This record gives sequence, C-alpha cells and structure tokens, in this order.
Amino acid sequence: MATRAPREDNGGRDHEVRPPSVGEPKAVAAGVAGVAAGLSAGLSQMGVRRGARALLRVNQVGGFDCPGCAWPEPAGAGRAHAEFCENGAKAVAEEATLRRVTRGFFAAHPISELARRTDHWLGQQGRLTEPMIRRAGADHYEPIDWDAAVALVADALRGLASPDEAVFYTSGRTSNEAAFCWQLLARAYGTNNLPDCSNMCHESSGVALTETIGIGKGSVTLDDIHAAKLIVVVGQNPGTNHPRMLTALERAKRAGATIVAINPLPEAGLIRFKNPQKASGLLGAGTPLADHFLQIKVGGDLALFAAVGALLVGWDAVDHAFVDAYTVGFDSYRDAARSPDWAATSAATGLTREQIETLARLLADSPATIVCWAMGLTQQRDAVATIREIVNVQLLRGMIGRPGAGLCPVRGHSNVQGDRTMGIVERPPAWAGAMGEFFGFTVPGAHGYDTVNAIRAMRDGRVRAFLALGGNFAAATPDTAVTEAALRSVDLTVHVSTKLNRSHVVPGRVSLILPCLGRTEADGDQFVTVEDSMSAVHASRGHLPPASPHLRSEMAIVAGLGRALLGDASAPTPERPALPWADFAADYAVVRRAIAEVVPGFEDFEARVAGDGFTLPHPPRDARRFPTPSGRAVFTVNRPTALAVPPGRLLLQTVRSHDQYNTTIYGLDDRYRGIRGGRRVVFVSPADLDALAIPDGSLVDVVSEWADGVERRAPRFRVVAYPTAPGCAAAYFPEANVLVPLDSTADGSNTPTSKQIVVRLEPVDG
Ligand SMILES: Nc1nc2c(c(=O)[nH]1)N[C@H]1C(S)=C(S)[C@@H](COP(=O)(O)OP(=O)(O)OC[C@H]3O[C@@H](n4cnc5c(=O)[nH]c(N)nc54)[C@H](O)[C@@H]3O)O[C@H]1N2
Ligand SMILES: Nc1nc2c(c(=O)[nH]1)N[C@H]1C(S)=C(S)[C@@H](COP(=O)(O)OP(=O)(O)OC[C@H]3O[C@@H](n4cnc5c(=O)[nH]c(N)nc54)[C@H](O)[C@@H]3O)O[C@H]1N2
Ligand SMILES: [Mo]
Repeated sequence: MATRAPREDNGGRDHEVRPPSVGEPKAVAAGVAGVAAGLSAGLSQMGVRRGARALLRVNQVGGFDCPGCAWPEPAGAGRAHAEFCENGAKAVAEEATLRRVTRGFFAAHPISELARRTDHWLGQQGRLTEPMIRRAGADHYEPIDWDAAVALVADALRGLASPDEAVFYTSGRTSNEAAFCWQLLARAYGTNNLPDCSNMCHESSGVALTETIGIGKGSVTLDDIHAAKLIVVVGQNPGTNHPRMLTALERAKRAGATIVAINPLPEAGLIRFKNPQKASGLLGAGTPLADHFLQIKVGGDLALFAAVGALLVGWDAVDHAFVDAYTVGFDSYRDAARSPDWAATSAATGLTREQIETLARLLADSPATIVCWAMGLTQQRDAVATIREIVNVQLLRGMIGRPGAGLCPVRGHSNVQGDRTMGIVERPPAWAGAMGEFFGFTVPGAHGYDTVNAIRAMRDGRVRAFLALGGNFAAATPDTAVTEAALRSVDLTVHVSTKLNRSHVVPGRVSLILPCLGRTEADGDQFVTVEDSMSAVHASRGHLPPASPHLRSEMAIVAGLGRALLGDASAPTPERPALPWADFAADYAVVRRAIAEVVPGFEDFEARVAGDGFTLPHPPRDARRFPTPSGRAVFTVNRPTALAVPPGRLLLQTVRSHDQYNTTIYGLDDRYRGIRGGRRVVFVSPADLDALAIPDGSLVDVVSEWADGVERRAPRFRVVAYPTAPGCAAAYFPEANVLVPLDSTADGSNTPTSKQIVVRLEPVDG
C-alpha cells in the first residue's frame, strides 16, 4: 500500500491536488482495529476525559441515542457494555469536538472563500457557536442576537405572498419533540411544504410498503433478526453504514441462519466480520457472514425478484393458507409470473439461472426469512416496483407476522423514521384532523413540495424562503449546479445546524445560521425521544457541557420561531391559532402530552418512554392485520422500465466511504475498499477498463448522459480497477451529485436515482 497523499483534494472547486493512493480492498470488517480507529479519531478531537465520558453514554439507558445510524439497541440487559461502533464513535467525535467556529472565524473567511473549500475542510472547523447573519450583498457572516434573528425570520415569513412560498426542510437527526413542533409550526402557518431527507432515502420503501402491507415501516424486531433462518441483505453496506447490524447477523448465523448478500460490490463485513465487542474479535479470522454472494448489476433487482417469484409459483412453493387468508391479487400475480425469460433476466441481473434458482430454493426451504435492504434499492428508477416485488416474494411464503421473518428496510439517520411518525412529510398526515382539532386550526389540505419539487420551486421562483432543521440540503441533493443556483435565488435561507457545512456557504439573499445543541449535550434537565429502524421509541439525554453558552436546543429554536410568527397561547388573536410555544420550550413533557393526544400509538407517552421505552404498534407484524383499503396485503404486478445504456457507457452508483456520514466527511480514507487520502475516485471493473482502453490509475472526467442533453461533468476522477459488477461503476456522494439529473427520479417516490446514472468516462491528461 502506498503512503497517504499529503493534501486532500477539494471537490474540484478551487484547484486540483494529488490523487489518492489505492491498495487492496479488505475482506474483514470491524474487529479491534475498527473500534480502535474510531476511538483514536474520537479521543483526539474530543479530549481524552471528555471523549471517554461521551462514548460511555452512547446507546445506554439514561444516555443519548447514537447520532449515527438507526439500527436498534438490544433491550436492557442485552446491551453490550459499549453499544456503539467505530462509526458511531466518529459521529460522536464529530459533534463533541473541541474545535469552534467563532465570529472571528467568519470575520477572517469571506463566504466566497468558504464556498471553494471542500466539505471535509468545512466540517473540520468545529462547532458553530452563535447565531450569524449574512446580510444582502455581504460577503461575510456577522453576529446577530437570537431575538433579532428570530424576529427577522418571522417578519420575512409574514411578508410572503402565501405560506406556500416557504419550505421547511428536516434532516433525520431531529428529535421527535422538535420534529412534531416543526411540522406544527409549518402547518399552523399554512403550508405542507415539509420536504425531508427521507425523500432522498427510504421514500421508495415507504411508498411500496404502504401500498402493499398498509404501513410504511419494516415488520421485524431485533429478536426476529436473531431468530431468522434466512437473511437476504440487498443493496446495503452494513460494515460501514450499520456496523452493529453485523453483530445481529453474526448472532443469527451462530443460531443457524443462512445469509445471502446481493450487491454489485463485494462489501467488507458481509464477507467476513470480527465482533469488536467480544473477546473472540481479538482472535481468528472472524465469522464469514454471507454464505452466498450474488453480484448483481446495478438496477437488476426487480428482474431478480420477479424471476425468484416466478420460480416459487412454478414450484408451488406457496403458503396457500397465508395467501388465502391475508392477501388479495394473487391470481393476477400468478398469471403474470409466467416462466421467466432467462435471457432477459440474465441480461438485467448479470446472474446465472443457477444462481437465481439457488436463491429461490433457499427461500422455498426457509421457515423464517427476512429481507433487509437500503439505498441500493431505494435510489433506483424502479425502486418502488422492486420493493413491491420483494413484498410479493415474502407474501408468497407467508413471511409477515411470523417470528424470525419479515421485511426490513434498514433506515439511515438515527431518527428519520421518528420524524416521519411525527408528521414530517409533504402531505397532511393521517392524523391531521386530530391535530387541527386539538390545537384549534385547520391543517392545509394541499400537498406540499418534497425535496426534488422544492428545488424546482426555488429554481422557478415559486419559493422565496428556505428553512432547514438540520441537514445539509445543498450537498445532499442532486444536480448540484441547479440546486445551488436555486438556493442562491431565494430571499431567505435559515439553517439550524451544529456544524458548518456547504449549505451555509450557498446563501440566499439573506442567510441565517442558527446554532443548536447536539445529542451529546446536556439540555438543562430535559430529554428528548427518538424512534429506531424497528419502531422502538426511547429517551435520549445528553450529558456533555454545550459547545457554547449561546447555543439553543432545537426545541427552543422552533418554539421561539413559532411564538414570534404565530403568537403564544397566552396571547391568542382571532386570526392566529394559539399554540403554547412557551410551555413547549419550558418543558418537553408538554410536547409529549400533545403528541400522545394527536399521534396514534403514543398513548401515555411520558410514562411509557421511561426506562427502555416501548415499541410502536405495527399491525402486520403484531397480528397479520393489514391496514390497506381491502384490509389485506396486496400482491402487485410490476414491469421494469427499460433503461438504455448505450455501448461504451457505464451505470454509475454513488456510495458512502467508510469515513463519512452523508455529507459530513470524517476523513479521506475508505479503509475497506483500500482507498487512502482522497475521494475523487471511480471504481470500474477490470473487464470494462480493458474494453474502454482506460488504464487503471488514470484520470478521467465522469460525464453523465441524460435526456435533457445538459452536460453534467465531474472533473478529474482517478480510475480504480475494482471487482464491481461489469457494466457498473461507483463513486462517492456528495462529490458525484453533480452528475445526478434533478429530473431523474424513482417512479412513484420521486427519489433521485443516485444509484443509477448513465455515464461515460473521458480520459484527461494527468
Ligand atoms: N457511517 C455511516 N453510517 C451511515 C451513513 C453514513 O453516511 N455513514 N448514512 C446513513 C444513512 S442516511 C443511510 S440512508 C444509510 C445508508 O446505508 P447504505 O444503503 O448501506 O449506504 P450506501 O453507501 O448508499 O450503500 C448502498 C449499497 O447498495 C449497493 N448497491 C448499489 N446499487 C445497487 C443495486 O442496483 N442493487 C443492489 N442489490 N445493490 C446496489 C452498493 O454497492 C452499496 O453496497 O446509512 C446510514 N448510516
Ligand atoms: N448522490 C447521493 N446523494 C444522496 C445519497 C446517496 O446515497 N447518493 N443519500 C441520500 C440520503 S440516504 C440522505 S439521508 C441524505 C442526507 O441529507 P441530510 O440529512 O440533509 O444531510 P447530512 O449530511 O446528514 O446533514 C449533515 C448536517 O447536519 C447538521 N447536524 C448534525 N447534527 C445535527 C443536530 O443534532 N441538529 C441539527 N439541527 N443539525 C445537525 C450538521 O450541520 C451537518 O453538517 O442525502 C441523500 N443524498
Ligand atoms: Mo439516508
């Protein structure tokens, strides 16, 4: 392995520097080296005592919820002493860092300069410390006090021609309490414009599951994973993105489960895993996790699951009792599932008939199957249809509402599922009526903008104010050039944030940064709540002293804004709903009481969230009740969209490296894939490189080809010969977002197709 490049590259914004070095990919994930790497990252930025104090509280009862992923914690005594992972440690360190972004920093760095910095550099500057404003025409942020900042936002919102000219974005780290108040604020003000990171993430899962099983959430618990006999992991890289999931897979495997990985990339961790939380992790080669690896082509999953379903029907490996009692649509499904066209299936999947039959046989023979998936499925053109096809297969086998079986969309952000439960969605939630009645206002009925439509609306001048509760909209969204221009065109951008990021340096005419407390920090004696990927709700309480005395909690910021914009219950006016903002901010239990009244499943919230918390009802999982219009689970017939990949082109997917959390770049390495010191790489199979006559290690521009004819170019990527599926390529997000056309979205969910972009590689002179 060559040595680390001395300087980072910089996203092509300013000037180019040396490319990264490339070594052998790793077969083994985690293990002691993994947690040690996490700890050293954490301890160096947090200070040793502070770091140890923070890390000991992660995911413990009475502590805070890890700000990393949404994978659940085992209940009570089942929690490992250290219920976190290397990447959880990095997420904590990123927030608990001792570095600070002060008013002096903003005085020294004009926005035009900051805009040329990399995402990595911006994040490394540390925690935001006080409210800042960029006034119209200025090239610097300057301090502003909280009252003036809040009044300015309220005035701007009151001045809009319609509430629909404002957008209220949310990222999935926000607590249930803050999320509930944020949507309440937006809707009482008069709009459903509540896009969120889900629109780019598991929206496709939510749409497909709601349609087929009546609820847009996964149907398994952690105990089900432990008890499963067959676990199929599709389009997911848990070794990096959900490392604690490997512990659960390992436990299932020890109890006899077979594990199948379906992925264009042979991801470390699915191949071999060392459990860092056990002594055995210190020794030996670890547990090989995946028994079967199907190296599928990007976008091939719909064809795969359709073929598998057809085989099961052909073999009559169907749980007829389940199908008869609990489903509708089987006859049409069976009629459509004629014997598969093997030539077309192999072309779409890159898999042999034998491989597909092996998977179907495993499904036919398994008494308890779980299918897990993440972004490899949801960010495809046919994402919704693909997930519906997985539901078909699970329904055929009666694998819902049975121990050790079910559907498991593995969520991303630690509270992204909870935010949706709290009504962060661009349509009125099912319980809009109850909320309106409880607070005395009429919830607007018109659908609002999701993420992609919010960008279009800003671009077209229909939105004048953009407010974000967390996240990094400018960097997370597709079509970077279009999105940045859209953000710059509005009158006001407001970001409630913990750390400096790209969105702050792509300001509207007036732009505010409102700095908030993070999960790790003490918020007086208040706690908040979150919901994990398996619908378990529990409390989260930070303990570290806040990064600055000027920070406010998200709850305090949202309530302050609500009060300034809409007035407080103590001073109601006839035309404005009277909401108890001051009471909300003073005691979050008041918010939880309102949630208990309004949101189903939260009865007696305050009492039940004490201790280990509680699991929300899930009718299909709990009682094989399907809250669809027919009251039954629905078989669907799905047809793939033909996506033409012209000769000499590749299908590019964008992935996370091991050293990033979405747009937060912890470091420039991707240890498991053998990359060091840089992120501008494109992974291509050796066979494709031969065919294209492009040498490994050379520099190329990656150019995306889309129907609108607009040229989208990501300059100067280093080519890495890598064992990905032929015809496919991979690069890191957010550097590659410039290549994702805004209009290239999944049918039915409008999720950007960040995993399915037709590209060509243009060699450039090194
Ligand atoms: N450390 C860390 N943890 C995280 C995050 C992070 O950035 N860093 N992000 C969080 C968030 S918000 C989310 S949503 C999750 C994301 O978790 P993942 O979904 O695991 O994240 P990605 O890196 O997007 O990986 C997608 C996987 O799908 C595969 N894939 C791509 N295209 C296809 C396809 O067509 N078919 C199949 N079968 N597979 C395909 C890719 O090779 C890759 O292994 O992780 C969460 N946890
Ligand atoms: N090409 C491509 N694009 C993608 C994806 C992909 O796979 N490929 N993945 C998509 C997915 S799955 C997702 S979820 C989105 C993510 O989109 P976002 O959720 O918008 O982005 P993040 O990078 O997670 O947001 C990071 C920022 O959140 C702020 N932050 C951190 N903690 C807190 C907190 O406690 N409170 C507040 N208020 N702010 C906080 C910090 O300022 C930090 O800079 O990106 C999507 N974009
Ligand atoms: Mo996500």
